[in-house]
Amino acid sequence: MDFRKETVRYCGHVQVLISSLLQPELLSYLFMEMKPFQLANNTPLSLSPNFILPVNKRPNLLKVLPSASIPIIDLNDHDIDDGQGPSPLVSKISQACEEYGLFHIINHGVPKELCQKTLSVVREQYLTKDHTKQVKVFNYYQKVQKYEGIEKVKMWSETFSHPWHHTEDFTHLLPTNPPQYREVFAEYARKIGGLFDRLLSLISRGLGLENDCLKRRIGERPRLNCQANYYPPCPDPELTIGLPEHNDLGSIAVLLQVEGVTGLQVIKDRKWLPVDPVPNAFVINLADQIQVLSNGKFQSVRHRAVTNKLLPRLSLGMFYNPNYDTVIGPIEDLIDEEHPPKYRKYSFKEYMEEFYRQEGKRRLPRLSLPMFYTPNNDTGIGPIEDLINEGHPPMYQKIQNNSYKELMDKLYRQQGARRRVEEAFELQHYECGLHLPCIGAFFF
Ligand SMILES: O=C(O)CCC(=O)C(=O)O
Repeated sequence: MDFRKETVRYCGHVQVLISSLLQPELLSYLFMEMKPFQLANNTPLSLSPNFILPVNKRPNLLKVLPSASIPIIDLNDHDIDDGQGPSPLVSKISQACEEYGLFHIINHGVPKELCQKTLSVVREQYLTKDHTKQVKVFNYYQKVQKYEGIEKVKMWSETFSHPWHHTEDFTHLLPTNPPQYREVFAEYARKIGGLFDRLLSLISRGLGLENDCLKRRIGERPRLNCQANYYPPCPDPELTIGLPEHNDLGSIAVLLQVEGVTGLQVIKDRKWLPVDPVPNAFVINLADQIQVLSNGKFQSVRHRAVTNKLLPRLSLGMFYNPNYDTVIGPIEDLIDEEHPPKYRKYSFKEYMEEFYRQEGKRRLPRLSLPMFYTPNNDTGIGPIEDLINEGHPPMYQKIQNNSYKELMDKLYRQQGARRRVEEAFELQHYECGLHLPCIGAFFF
């Protein structure tokens, strides 16, 4: 696909209200301006200063590994539990959820032609004027610290979002242009709904739970939204970002990306890895609520989208999130003496509100504190003596004075800059990297 060859047209301004319909994944990090699609209608673009990130926010693309072995899972793999343990398919999914929080799936049952048609109507949507009120058009921006103070930096992308449903008729909420948008999207949504059922069942089994456990816990009436992301070619991808690093806040997402154009990246072992498109595959992203429901066994994936010089990129995320009333907390069957709860229970509304409250600051850590099973402020933290011997010398210093409080103060002081707990330890205080599972997860 080449957006540059498309006829470019100006789109009307779209009034947007922040409502429960919005795809929440990015709101916690970003602010948005409601504008017509400008980037899609103006390529090639020049790089104006309001797109340029301060040095500490730049993607540092030279440090991204050139290729990565992101798991590719074939849903046609053998899937019969033999009584000894989970099926090979469930084991592979479970391993990917633990190690990456993200994987590709192939042979997923959604026809290739339907995926292509869906991307094609989505792409046409970027060129149309006709939006229903339910289609939210955003240009996200980030507030960042620059020399002159806090400034807005625009993301090199634009997005639109609307609801979807797999069994109910939601088509009146969809654009009428291009004329086939509603029909194509309704068919896509039906298939993706079936796929979510299957994935949630496989992921539940991977946790040793009943097939329908996660689906039940996410709730009878999940919040279903999609977000389409368009990234035009960028004159200097080192200076900009398509979408900054974030974790999705809901449960799980199925992402379709155009083939042949890279952009999605994930963090693993503190390194950015590319998630290059795999032909006829979807990318599956686990989000925060799965991490909490699984009591930290499965991880919510930290990801971002970078831009590239030559080609426009399009991606479409279908999100399956809890309703605001749904109560989320570690599933009881996953808790025992060896696995105490790492998070407290909360309603999804509470989770989201906390994110909004912390607007522009260190939202995740602040949110995480009451959610986590954390030490007391005066608890001394350091490697347990019984675990130290000649073969295993201490890797971390003991926090001597104010202990856990000291660690928290340090992390907060680094506001906006070095937020990872590992980096805080390495650079500020400790000899080497630290992984404290109970506080690591949301410290990004
Ligand atoms: O474009 C992509 O691949 C990433 C999209 C994304 O992170 C999101 O929609 O939350």
